Amino acid sequence: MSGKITLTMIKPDAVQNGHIGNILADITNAGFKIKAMKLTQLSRRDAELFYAVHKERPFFGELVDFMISGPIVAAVLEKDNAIEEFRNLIGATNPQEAAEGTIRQKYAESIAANAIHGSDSDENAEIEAAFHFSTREVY
Ligand code: DGI
Repeated sequence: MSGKITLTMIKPDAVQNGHIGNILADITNAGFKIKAMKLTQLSRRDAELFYAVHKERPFFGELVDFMISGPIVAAVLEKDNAIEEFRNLIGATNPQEAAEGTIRQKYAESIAANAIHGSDSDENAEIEAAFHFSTREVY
């Protein structure tokens, strides 16, 4: 069994479209515990740092512009095997390929505005949690 935490962001499209409540309900109904959470807005520098791994990809500028376009909800979530379980819950990156009932299938607009982020490894979950929260903010 791998690690117990993941970092999520409910992205600007889903916040703007009024989906915070429904997405949090899907997350908690799937057995995740919320260990930290905040409504916040990324600066350009924040978004460039958070997505630095994608900086050579052709969509990097579009991704940064989108992620700073409005408020997001950042949260640290806990469940056994959190990374895999959460990525199963959110579905494929492209909502047109996301399985029925997944958060992206239900709430995402497009591959760019895809409603929600989930960490892709235990190591990145720790880095991303520390990016958004101090240790005092994680319960
Ligand atoms: O781990 P994921 O979020 O599922 O996907 P990823 O790590 O491959 O890409 C990170 C984010 O970058 C993704 O959630 C949305 C955005 N993205 C990925 N592919 C494209 C994209 N944005 C645009 N505009 N075009 C893409 O092809």
